[in-house]
Amino acid sequence: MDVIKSAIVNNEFIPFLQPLIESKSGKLVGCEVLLRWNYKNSVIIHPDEFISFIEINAMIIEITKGIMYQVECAFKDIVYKISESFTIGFNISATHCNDMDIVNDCCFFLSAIDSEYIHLNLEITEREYLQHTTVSQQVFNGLHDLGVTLSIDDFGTGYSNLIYLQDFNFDIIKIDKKFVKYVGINNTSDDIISCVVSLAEHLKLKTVAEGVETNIQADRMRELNVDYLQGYLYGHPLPLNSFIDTWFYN
Ligand code: G
Ligand code: G
Ligand code: MN
Repeated sequence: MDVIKSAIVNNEFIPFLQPLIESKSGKLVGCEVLLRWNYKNSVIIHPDEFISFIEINAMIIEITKGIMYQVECAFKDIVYKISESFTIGFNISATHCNDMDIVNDCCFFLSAIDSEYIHLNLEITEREYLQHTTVSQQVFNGLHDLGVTLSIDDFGTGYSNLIYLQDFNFDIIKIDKKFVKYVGINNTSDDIISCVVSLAEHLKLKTVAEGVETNIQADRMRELNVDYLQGYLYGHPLPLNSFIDTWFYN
């Protein structure tokens, strides 16, 4: 615990950003913010190694606030370069959705950046079960009132399941990379993705395919009418400033 606390104090938790691409046009339309631990400013540690531990200890809320602040500061500086809709997506743990504070955090974030083009999206990850409570419903309503959209992350794995669609008002389904990996190789993946897209269309939700690594996968996602694409084909997650240099100064 102490090591995490000192990492927070030393600003060792940092955001990496990965591009989000509109599938039909191939244009950059946003990014996903991915947490990294820059341990003692010398080794980059992936969240898989520590996230469950900080979620159990509820420190994820403080860490997420810190990440949002770093992204806010960087985008405030380049807001003059953004003249088309750009969505910034943060991953939010289920515990965080039972705390009205997240609505205030989003409100501050949007007011600080103050651009009609910047949209905020929150991805609800599947590791902990998101209970449908009065508070979580108020959080969702409060976020929607601010114009913040909500995605179900890693759809079809873990807790990210149909009951979430029944209980909550989501806007976007993120199709897990485990399904994308086998398109064109295994018909089952094509069938699953096709069914998820059809479900999303019925519910008027958008879809994102994660883990797109090849042009074959991207083409198939377009054929299946997936709205947005994300993956190494378009870009690996990059440190905040490198992402901005790559996508806004070239
Ligand atoms: O690149 P990748 O190893 O970043 O991310 C692994 C997993 O960690 C992702 O599936 C995502 O669910 C989770 N994750 C990444 N960043 C964050 C974050 O800022 N907050 C939370 N709660 N989870 C995150
Ligand atoms: O939040 P989420 O579960 O979606 O996290 C995305 C994870 O997937 C991150 O760990 C990110 O680094 C990773 N990732 C992003 N693009 C690709 C890709 O094209 N292939 C693979 N294998 N992983 C990816
Ligand atoms: Mn995610």
